[in-house]
Amino acid sequence: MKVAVVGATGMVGQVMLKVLAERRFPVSELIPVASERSVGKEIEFNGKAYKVIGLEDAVAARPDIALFSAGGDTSLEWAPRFAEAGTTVIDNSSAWRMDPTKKLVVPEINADQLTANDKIIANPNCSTIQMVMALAPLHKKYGVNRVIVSTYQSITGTGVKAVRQLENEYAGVKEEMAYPYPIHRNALPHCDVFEENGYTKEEMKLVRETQKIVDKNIAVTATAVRIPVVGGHSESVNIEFANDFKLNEVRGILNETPGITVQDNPDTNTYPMPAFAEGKNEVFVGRIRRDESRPNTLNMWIVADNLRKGAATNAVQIAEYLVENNLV
Ligand code: 2RA
Repeated sequence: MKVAVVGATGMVGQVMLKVLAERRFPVSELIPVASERSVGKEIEFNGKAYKVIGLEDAVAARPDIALFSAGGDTSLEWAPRFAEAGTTVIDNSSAWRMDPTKKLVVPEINADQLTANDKIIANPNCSTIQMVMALAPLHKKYGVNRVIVSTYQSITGTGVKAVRQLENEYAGVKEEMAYPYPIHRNALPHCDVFEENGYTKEEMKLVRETQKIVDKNIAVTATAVRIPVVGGHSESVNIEFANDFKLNEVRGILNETPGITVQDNPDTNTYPMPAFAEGKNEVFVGRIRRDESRPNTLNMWIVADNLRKGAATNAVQIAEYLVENNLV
């Protein structure tokens, strides 16, 4: 497979390359793509050096698959150009996620919707992916009526500038800020920009993308918070079902769900944490307990590396599905 990684020098792009190599994706030729200022840079992949090229040259190279993580504007302009040239694009930006003609895919949930005609496929938002991984199998069994989610998001979701801000604050240096406030010893209830309704785009992604991926009738409300961690996103999720459940049955369903690892034992202080999820591809679920304030309702804690299952790994898994099912 001729594979392009658009945004190859960025944080997610770098993880895409790592995951492609780790999972021995059948890359016959790698085409690392970045903005003009990075063209000519060398990157190493599977022990071989590759020169970064620009978007025009990358389209002309006619890759079979292009993994995009280069921002929404680049996706809006260039994904159609690659698709017209016959490339299947898997885009990590939010550009195409809510487009009714594009599939929004978490392979473990809805990859079976994909066909060879899907030439632009949207990778969901990181905080959505980890939540719906746990929600979908439980929805199938009990029917989800409503979800209340609060997220505790890693600064790597914002990018290198945010990581630099935290490091500068540790060092007592006040330089270029990714956030409107200090992030060190702080929590910002502000991920992405605010919309008219007082929610942030990040919060509304959780609402809209969950409804597109799992079920449009599920009521979702969200609060997205940025905290000074780097290993992954954590989420406190309250789920009201249409039907009652047994806790050990819930644990069993989650344990049997590919891509989920249950870490849940208060007796041994066992629960998911971003420091231990970092670098792993699974979604970790714990603190599973009945909400004693209302019937048929459950609380859980979900943690995942937002750069891996929340972005790069999910995108590569979509590519794997396409190859395994001869859709590219
Ligand atoms: C964030 N979900 O964490 C975004 C990144 N795409 O800021």
